[in-house]
Amino acid sequence: MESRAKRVFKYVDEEVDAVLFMNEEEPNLDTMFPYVTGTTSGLFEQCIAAAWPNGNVDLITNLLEETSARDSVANVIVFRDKKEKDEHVKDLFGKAKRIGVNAKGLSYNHLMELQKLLPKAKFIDVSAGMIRAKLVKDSDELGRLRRACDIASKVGREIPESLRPGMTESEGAAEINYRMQKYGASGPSFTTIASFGANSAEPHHEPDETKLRRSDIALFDYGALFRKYGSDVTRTFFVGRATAEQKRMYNTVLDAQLAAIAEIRPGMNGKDVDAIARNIIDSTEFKGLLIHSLGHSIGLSVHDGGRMAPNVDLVLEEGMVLTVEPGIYMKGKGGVRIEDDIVVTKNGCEVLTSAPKELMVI
Ligand SMILES: [Mn+2]
Repeated sequence: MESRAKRVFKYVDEEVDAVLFMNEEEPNLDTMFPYVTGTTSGLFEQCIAAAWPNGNVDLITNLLEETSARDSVANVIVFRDKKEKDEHVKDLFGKAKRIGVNAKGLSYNHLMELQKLLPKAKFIDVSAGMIRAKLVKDSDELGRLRRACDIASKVGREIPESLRPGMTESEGAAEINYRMQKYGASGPSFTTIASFGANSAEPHHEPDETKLRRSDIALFDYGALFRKYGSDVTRTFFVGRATAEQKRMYNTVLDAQLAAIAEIRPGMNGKDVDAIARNIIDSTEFKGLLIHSLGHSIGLSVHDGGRMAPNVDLVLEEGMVLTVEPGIYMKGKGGVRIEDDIVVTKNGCEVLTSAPKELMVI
């Protein structure tokens, strides 16, 4: 595995002696923390990681997660209490004059604490480079993402058999979460979305007590977390019947998604991929009803920094992993979204999620 610390420094434009990462409490954990240390388990709340230009990584950890820390690539430093932790921080960073921090993952509270501990150091935000460092996945990351995608695909194939008229959205979401974990996920990669009927017109609807009825649209957006890496899949089904308009909606979204996937390759700009899908939707009666970006990068978080969206420059590179998720949303009626995860390859892309996506009436 390429040293993640070296990779971090490749993308840091600012002049710094070290980059420091510090977690708050869950859920405010910096995804750069497992990235740079290579830990596959453990929260490391209030703990500190350091990346050095020579490729070394230090991990200042409490006793709680020492075992997971020792499984990582980092040099492990254990503290028993706050006083010991502070001493380790002063020892480790004492000579660093310019310390890079990931402002997107560091709390203001912790920054003030660090400034007190290291009064001579200057803290410099290097978060822009951190986003770029994480975009291209190495083979270890790809392996974990593949498993996360496989688990979500297996569950996707089982959704139709798990649906029953009268079940609530939260029951639908629970079925998905249960199956993902049963098949090896550590949990869902974000709060599972199950939306029935008109609720499906809101892309980020949270599951509630709405019951599944005949002639409903049933939309599920979910992902599996596997050793900290998450997939992100959406499938939309029709219950009992699909109207002519719903069929046109579905097939337009599918056409848009397939056309975008067919054009993805290194060197292409994400905003141009977005335009391919958006133009197909906008050339139909559903013009203007794709109300979000076409896709986003995934990894240690479900939105990990890159986007394929209008007016966003993202030149695709081999090894980037992104969602492709066009949708059409009709307020009061319902929505259709189809989402798969892809990895950019040398000459195109490979679709990592494989649940069927032809129009299905169940
Ligand atoms: Mn998504």
